[in-house]
Amino acid sequence: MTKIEEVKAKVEAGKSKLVPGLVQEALDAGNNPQDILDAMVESMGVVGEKFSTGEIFVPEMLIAAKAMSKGVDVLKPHLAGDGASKLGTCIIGTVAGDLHDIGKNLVSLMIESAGFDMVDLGVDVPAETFVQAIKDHDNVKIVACSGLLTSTMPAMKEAVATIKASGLTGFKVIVGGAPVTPEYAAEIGADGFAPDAGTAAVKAKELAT
Ligand code: B1M
Repeated sequence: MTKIEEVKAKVEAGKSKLVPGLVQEALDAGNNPQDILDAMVESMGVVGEKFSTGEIFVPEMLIAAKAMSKGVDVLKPHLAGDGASKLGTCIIGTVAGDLHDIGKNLVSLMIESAGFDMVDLGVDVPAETFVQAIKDHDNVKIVACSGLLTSTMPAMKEAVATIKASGLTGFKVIVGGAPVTPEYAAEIGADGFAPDAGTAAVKAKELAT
């Protein structure tokens, strides 16, 4: 088994104490950080699949998520750029009713590396909180809304609508997350969509400059 395969297996099994060390070993063995990340994302896909088929339940899904987060912590310095150029502030959060934050955290990390100052509102963020954050921070250029549940897509729609109806200007809204499509993003009036964290950073930069 390669180091990357070991990382993948231990994330799937939710071994939070072992994953950071294995990620470090995989890095030390010369593996590309992005390949290690891709393997962990794949693990979460397997975990999701097992949840769908009733093989595992929410607690197992949660411990796998914790294991992945610990692994991402080790990868962070290797994934992030220097963020030298300052492009403005990006407000980010997972929409109301939704507690998934691994994808949002990766998107935040990549947008930060692209040169933005991040304001992370966390998970389960009501539409009005996005608006308040735009008012509370200087030079907001991007508002990024993440959502993982089909059932919280209406909350994403509400977030975009509330932000747009606030009358505040000078920024663009981008959305993403597994159930979000470019068509849905356009339909709810978002300015941009990205399927993954890397593309979200490219999109944020493109829209802010
Ligand atoms: Co949940 N969950 N979960 N879950 N969970 C999913 C999403 C699910 C697909 C599993 C399944 O059934 N196969 C399913 C959703 C089905 C649907 O609605 N379509 C699901 C469900 C049903 C639920 C509950 C309802 C289960 C229950 O209670 N019965 C419940 C809901 C709780 C709530 O939010 N109110 C629930 C709970 C949980 C845990 C708390 C246990 C845990 C989350 C812990 C945490 O995040 N801290 C969890 C987990 C871990 C998952 C899976 C297994 C993994 C999610 C993940 O982290 N993926 C997930 C299955 C899966 O994803 N295949 C599942 C890795 C991550 C890197 O990918 O988040 O997709 P992702 O992010 C990507 C892209 O989507 C994109 O970039 C990221 C990186 O490239 N992206 C953006 C994300 N945000 C973006 C924003 C952008 C642009 C791109 O611009 C702003």
